[in-house]
Amino acid sequence: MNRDDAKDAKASQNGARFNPAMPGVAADRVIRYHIAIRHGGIPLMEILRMIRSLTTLISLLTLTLACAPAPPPPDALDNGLLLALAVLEKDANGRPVPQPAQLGILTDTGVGWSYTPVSDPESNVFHKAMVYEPRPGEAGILTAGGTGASLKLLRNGAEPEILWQADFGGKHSRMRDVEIADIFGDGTQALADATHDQGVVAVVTPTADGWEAVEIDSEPNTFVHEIEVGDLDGDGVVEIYATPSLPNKLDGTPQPGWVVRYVPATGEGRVEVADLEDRHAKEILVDDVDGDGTDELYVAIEAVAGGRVEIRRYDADTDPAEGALVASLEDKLCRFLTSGDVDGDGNKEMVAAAHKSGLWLLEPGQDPSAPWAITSIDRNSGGFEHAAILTDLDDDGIDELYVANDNAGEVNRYVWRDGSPVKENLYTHPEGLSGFTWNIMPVPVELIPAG
Ligand SMILES: [Ca+2]
Ligand SMILES: [Ca+2]
Ligand SMILES: [Ca+2]
Ligand SMILES: [Ca+2]
Repeated sequence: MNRDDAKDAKASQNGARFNPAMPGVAADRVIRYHIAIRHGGIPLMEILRMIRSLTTLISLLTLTLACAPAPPPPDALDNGLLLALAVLEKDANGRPVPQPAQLGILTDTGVGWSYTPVSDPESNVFHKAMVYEPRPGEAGILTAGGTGASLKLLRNGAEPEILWQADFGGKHSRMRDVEIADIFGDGTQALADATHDQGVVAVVTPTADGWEAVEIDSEPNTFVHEIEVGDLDGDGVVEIYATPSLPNKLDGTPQPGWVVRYVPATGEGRVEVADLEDRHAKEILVDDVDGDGTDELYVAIEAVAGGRVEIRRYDADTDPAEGALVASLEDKLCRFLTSGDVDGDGNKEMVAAAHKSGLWLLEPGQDPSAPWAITSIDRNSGGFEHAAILTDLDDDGIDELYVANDNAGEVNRYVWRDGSPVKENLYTHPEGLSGFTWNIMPVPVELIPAG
């Protein structure tokens, strides 16, 4: 037996199939050999085994994915937005016809934003909608309506509770603005309320078994546009600030206005804190924007009697005729001032939302009574009201800017990245917006009425 014969014999002994074409080499070895040439050294059986393993792995993965529940959407925000709206439709002659007041609820679904309208046929406008918890555990959505003038509290699953409804005896009866504060320093969250058109300023307080509304001021032929609450003199007692003016004019002629103060806890009645002469303000803001621990008052004076919009600052001891000019805007109207921290540096900024000139970021310098730095956020956002709010819906400690750009029927969000605002559209009214967004406020999703 030569060497080859010996190999064949050994192969036979080992049970390998004899290969007549290549005596001495088992058949599977031949195949291995050929494949080895083609694939640079990886034997065929190895490759087949790898393919089989891979196929099994893919099958298993496919099965796993098919059996697993659909992946959850990215985290939805725990907070949404309340939009207070007046909606108008045109009649056959093209005249605007007021529709029922609309509360627009915007919520983040995790993959986009969803808009749910809630209407109130008893009013033709919601001037404001905000979260209010009059007593512990009784949180709901407070609405301020016009014609008829009413404050209502909407709680999930219940008929809206009427807190106060009034007819002031003039041409219009409207709840125009409302703020929440511990007005009497007794721990009760009460409401300060501005109205049209008889100059009524009221305080509405939850009582043991209902509600008490007290008119703390009234003046015929007077619109009260806006209310703020705060503590300018730092004595721990809340003051109410209001902006009365003569009735609205649309012809640009002078509309004299003031900012006045009330301190219900001490019984102090109307005191003038800003004399705007032949101009008036439809927007005021009370907040500690400069961060020195004490609130200050900002007044956006409209330019309907000429000039530019002026934003003036008043402290507790400021002469009513001597408000410090911190900014002016090339515009006629500015109806939203909102403060917050857009860059997360712990210092507040202010945003002014003007009628036609857009959105402006205002930042105080070393001397917060000297003119502030002003930069444009977006010149292509606007509207008569141009409702805007700085608030932290995503709970990351940095405020985002939410704006109703009524000119385009949009609601947009701005977040600051590397010092610059980045705009994102959250919602566009499908038919455009025939009407006005009067206010935007945050709302936790658990307070949003179902369906
Ligand atoms: Ca005070
Ligand atoms: Ca301050
Ligand atoms: Ca800041
Ligand atoms: Ca945030």
